[in-house]
Amino acid sequence: MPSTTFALDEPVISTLDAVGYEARLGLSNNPKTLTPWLFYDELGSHLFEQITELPEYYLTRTERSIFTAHADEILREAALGQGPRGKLTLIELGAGTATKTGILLAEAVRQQGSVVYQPVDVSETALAEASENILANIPGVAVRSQVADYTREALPLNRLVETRTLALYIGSSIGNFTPEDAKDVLRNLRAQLLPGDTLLLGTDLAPSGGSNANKTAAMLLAAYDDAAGVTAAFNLNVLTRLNRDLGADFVLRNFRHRACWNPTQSRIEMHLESLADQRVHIPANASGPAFTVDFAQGESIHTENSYKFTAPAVEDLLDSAGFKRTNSWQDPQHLFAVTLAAAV
Ligand code: AVJ
Repeated sequence: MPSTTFALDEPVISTLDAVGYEARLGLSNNPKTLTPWLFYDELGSHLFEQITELPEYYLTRTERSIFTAHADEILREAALGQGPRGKLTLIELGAGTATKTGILLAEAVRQQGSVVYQPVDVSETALAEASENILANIPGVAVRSQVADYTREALPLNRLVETRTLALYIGSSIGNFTPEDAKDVLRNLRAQLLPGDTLLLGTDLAPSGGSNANKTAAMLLAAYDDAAGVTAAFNLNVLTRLNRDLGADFVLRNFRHRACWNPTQSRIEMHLESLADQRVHIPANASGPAFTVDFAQGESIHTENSYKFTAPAVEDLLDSAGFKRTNSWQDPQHLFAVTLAAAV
């Protein structure tokens, strides 16, 4: 994609360069890795939407049920506290198609008459769908979307008027990061907020054997290895993307999807396991030099971590990033937690 001029709001590093960089970097690691944001090309974003509707994938519908039950309280509490008294502006990190956010936006409109909503995501197609759905269904919302990598780029926080910000980081997106990286992501967010602004964080809960005894490793595994094979297709699609974007020559039938529960690290891991000894090439192109990678049969690419939290772990994470928990809500089965925290 030849591009010689940049609008001011365009990232200087193109998505294609970033894909090439991440692929060469991750596949040079031992063990091999690929960063999960690579999943979210157009097809990957659609497959993820399908995942959220699978019977095994309890996360989305559970978080949605928490929003439905508590949106009123969540938004009232976010509007309390120190700082300017103006309306809440909602910003969302990793918004995707923002289907669940509608519940919170509709409640914000009920409470304050109108709301500015600023979704940020790496997927342009997902954002386009998000604003189309919201504009069509929730009058009173002004959408200002931004295609950006929120882990590296500044958030679109323009405080021309007296508003306070409610940052939404929902859907267990934080679970993709190691504990150290999660802290950095939240610190980076905190640095762009003012005291009195708030964060709403959605986290999947770890099996505790106690309050959520029905949440077993088997239930977790099924959520990441569904019977219909949608998660497998989602995982394998990252190789299709590298073939298309970089001209790589991955043969998809030579890899298989594998999910496992790592209790020590409290995370689900997704891998792409090589079914043969094989060599894969990325040709020299604008994104980098020619690159060859060898796989032994049984060797895998670690494509995703999905961390599961205890309530104290969420609180510690927030504390370490300059937030203070003010309240949290869980579903009756304690599968998922939504935590409100104030920037301190
Ligand atoms: C979007 C990161 C929350 O970890 O559950 C779903 C991604 N991967 N199925 C998750 C995902 C496989 C999802 N997050």
